[in-house]
Amino acid sequence: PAAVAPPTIGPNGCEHEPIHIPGAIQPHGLLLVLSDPGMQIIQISANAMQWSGLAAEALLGQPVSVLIDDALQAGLHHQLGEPAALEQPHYLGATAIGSQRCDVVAHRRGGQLILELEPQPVDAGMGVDLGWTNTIYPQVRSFVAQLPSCHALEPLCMLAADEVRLMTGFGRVLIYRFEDDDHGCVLAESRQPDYDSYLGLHFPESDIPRQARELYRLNPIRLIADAHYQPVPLIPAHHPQTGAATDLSLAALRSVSPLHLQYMRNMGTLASMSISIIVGGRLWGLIACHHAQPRHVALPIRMACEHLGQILSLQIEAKQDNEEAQHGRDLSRVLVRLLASMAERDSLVDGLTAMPNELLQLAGADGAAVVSSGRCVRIGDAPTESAIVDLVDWLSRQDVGGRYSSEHLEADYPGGSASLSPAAGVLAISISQLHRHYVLWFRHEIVRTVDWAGDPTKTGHSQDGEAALTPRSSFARWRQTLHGYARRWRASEIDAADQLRHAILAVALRRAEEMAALNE
Ligand code: BLA
Repeated sequence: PAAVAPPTIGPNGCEHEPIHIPGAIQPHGLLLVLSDPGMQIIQISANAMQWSGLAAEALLGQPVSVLIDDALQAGLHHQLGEPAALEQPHYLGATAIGSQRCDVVAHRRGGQLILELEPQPVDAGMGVDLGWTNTIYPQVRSFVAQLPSCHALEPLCMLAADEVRLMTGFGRVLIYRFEDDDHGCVLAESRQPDYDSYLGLHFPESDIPRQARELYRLNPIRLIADAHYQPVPLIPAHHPQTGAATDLSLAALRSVSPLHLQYMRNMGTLASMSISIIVGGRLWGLIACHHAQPRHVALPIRMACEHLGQILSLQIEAKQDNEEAQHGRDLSRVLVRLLASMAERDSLVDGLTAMPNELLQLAGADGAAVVSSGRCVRIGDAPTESAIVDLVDWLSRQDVGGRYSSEHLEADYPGGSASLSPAAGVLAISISQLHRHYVLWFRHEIVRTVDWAGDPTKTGHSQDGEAALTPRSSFARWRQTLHGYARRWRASEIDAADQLRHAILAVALRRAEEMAALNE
């Protein structure tokens, strides 16, 4: 069989490698592409002989019944008759191939019907023979039973990491969260004592490139049983009818990027499994499992882990929604007090500045200012009047709509950020359709230290000297200190500022109309 060509990755990074069409699988199972509805084998992985005793070439063109028993075939027929048939991989059951029991999963992708057969490991990954089917369900159950005692995100993640380690026997299990810029950070960890800790470490965005993150949203679990494996090509390499490479996005056996295999070897992780955490339709993070030696995890256990991942995702979503909603309600109460104060006074500015604490609370700010008609009222720990006036001048020339926010003025407002010190972040709303009237909130710098797993700038260089990304070789803690950043403005705070803006504009408009009516 033809060797699988290594991908060529240019200096633009890793995100161009077409990881969904590798033309090959990992060796711990057998993959078939079947004609639909004929159920004849039209592509098969080159390792057919190893698992079935029959050569791949001899199996091409044969009905699938030469490999799977009648009951499974009937199950497959039944599934194909369902609406949206097999859009997601479906577990058909186990069949005997020779003396091996194999788990069988079917799905459709890109118009192709794909069947995967995975021999059940004798030691199913629990370190004990058999009995494992009886222990998975109680374990997921015990996870669910402990959920009510986890009131915060961290203990919830710790619990999930512990349970996944118990279910799979991996040496280290991490809960990894993507931040706004898609770099990631380890929130929770469960590990055997002889594994190094990754807790609190950050990993650059390029470690899990964009197309991989997109794929992991579609397909929530992957196992790499041995980072030294030899990929097994499909025969023929391209689908004979379409001439295209078969899309393996949803195939559990899909061969993974050789660059990532290098990364794993550099990390000293010869087996890995990751389970997607999907919150609000977005890839929020991963449950990432590591083992120093190769390790296979039986399909039923992986399905249980996938299920645990779904439960964890729902819990995180509920917690986040609750927390944001609670914070939003708190801010609404503050907003009501501010609006009442404005209603009591002729001048809106007087109304706002009469309640300095509320004004600061609304955005969780250290300082604030209200700028209108040549006046600048400063509250709390605000920058100097002249610095504020310059900022307003700059803001009014930016095309930002009614609101502007920055957590890092040093980069966003290069000319004047020094004069605003110690403020490092600003949230501003314009409160007049006609004039340069603004409410501004300021936040001080918070010096951030970020502990990276290895110097993230050390990715680079390929053998031929061309700039190309390769996985870095050290994951030793590398501390970066970031200056000039304020705490991020939360969605609920920005939302509260927007509400204040709309209320002020509405009140101002009504007052203007009343004045006009009086003058008639
Ligand atoms: C994939 N990279 C991945 C995956 C993880 C990581 C978890 C998913 C596959 C898996 O489950 O193993 C990275 N693993 C991590 C991180 C931690 C971890 C951050 O355990 C933290 C604890 N990677 C690079 C560079 C490139 C690269 C430089 O560092 C590209 C040149 C590529 N990583 C890369 C690719 C994939 C990947 C292409 C997709 C692999 C696939 O699914 O085919």
